[in-house]
Amino acid sequence: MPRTTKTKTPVEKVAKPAAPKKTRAKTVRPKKAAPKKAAPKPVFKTGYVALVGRPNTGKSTLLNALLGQKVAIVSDKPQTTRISILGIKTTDKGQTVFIDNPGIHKPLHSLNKRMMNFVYSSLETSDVVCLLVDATEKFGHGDEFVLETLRKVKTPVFLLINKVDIVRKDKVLPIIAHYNDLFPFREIIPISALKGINLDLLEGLLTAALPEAPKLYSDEEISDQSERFLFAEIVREKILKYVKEELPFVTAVYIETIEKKEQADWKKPGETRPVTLIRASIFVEKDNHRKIVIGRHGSLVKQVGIEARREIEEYVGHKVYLELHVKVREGWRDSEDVLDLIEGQKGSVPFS
Ligand SMILES: Nc1nc2c(ncn2[C@@H]2O[C@H](COP(=O)(O)OP(=O)(O)OP(=O)(O)O)[C@@H](O)[C@H]2O)c(=O)[nH]1
Ligand SMILES: [Mg+2]
Repeated sequence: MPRTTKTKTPVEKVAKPAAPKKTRAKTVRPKKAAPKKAAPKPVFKTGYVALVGRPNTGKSTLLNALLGQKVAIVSDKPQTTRISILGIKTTDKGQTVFIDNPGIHKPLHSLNKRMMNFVYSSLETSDVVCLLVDATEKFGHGDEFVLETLRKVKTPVFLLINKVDIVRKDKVLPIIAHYNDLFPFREIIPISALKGINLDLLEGLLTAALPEAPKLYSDEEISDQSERFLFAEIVREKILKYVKEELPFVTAVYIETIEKKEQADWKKPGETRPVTLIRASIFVEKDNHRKIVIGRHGSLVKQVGIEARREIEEYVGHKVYLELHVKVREGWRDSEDVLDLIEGQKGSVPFS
């Protein structure tokens, strides 16, 4: 977010008439001890860091690794992230607000145009941009398009060559040389978001590149997404694990209701325990999509439900009942109403 720095109006100095000199008897005063040198004030660095790159390059994996906890869902299918989310990391040296973005791609539906708008606005907002590239992928037109997009940005850009854990060391140097010729990167760092390679180095360099500024968020804040949105994303992540081809692109999850209540605890007669009841809709575009997501005798949706419920239970710390309904919403990717509904889940109540 652009911050405004107030510039003080200089106070006008009014020349006072010189006071008449008085002659005084000299008094001998004890010498004052030399003032101790004040310890340098610790510098606090704060700012926004946009994580951008083509789909599947590991942006969400990196966000989770940097925060040390899962905030964003991850999958091996492209275009997993659809809405930007913030991941806030506060240390005694500074506060880095990472913006995890959808992957940069050619938008064909309203959904994808919205995804790209998130990317563009994060480029405007950020103090530093981290471009992630996949060390296992060949450079192509998509990468050229990404660099073209970044040429319009004035912010310093770090190049993060990700997934170096699965490429031979001698393959990395040519990638560095290639990118170095194409763009004036502030830093080029080979990393592995998955294995944590060079992440300390990255964090140190990022903090150094951020402006000196006070915190923007409280120490407890970790993300700007609501529980509702997180639950919807967890369900979607489990679906992405089991579907392929066009299914990942045509599936959306909407949490209809979340109800928290007390239930009789059968293990402790006379006592109650908290439970959360969640009803979620899974939107797909066609009836044959619906059949695939439901699976044979409901096996796929059941498996998705089991895995998502377990993860949500871990998050809330108590029993969860999760009800999933698969519904056809033809052309939802171009329906502003459905897109508003899904996006609206992100809400304004952050979790910590
Ligand atoms: N081997 C290896 N795999 C990684 C690494 N980082 C991410 N991955 C894998 O790459 C895939 C994509 O990761 P994501 O974090 O979802 O990628 P993304 O850039 O957020 O993808 P979109 O949200 O679709 O743009 C997943 O299967 C990750 O496990 C890494 O450092 N090493
Ligand atoms: Mg992602």
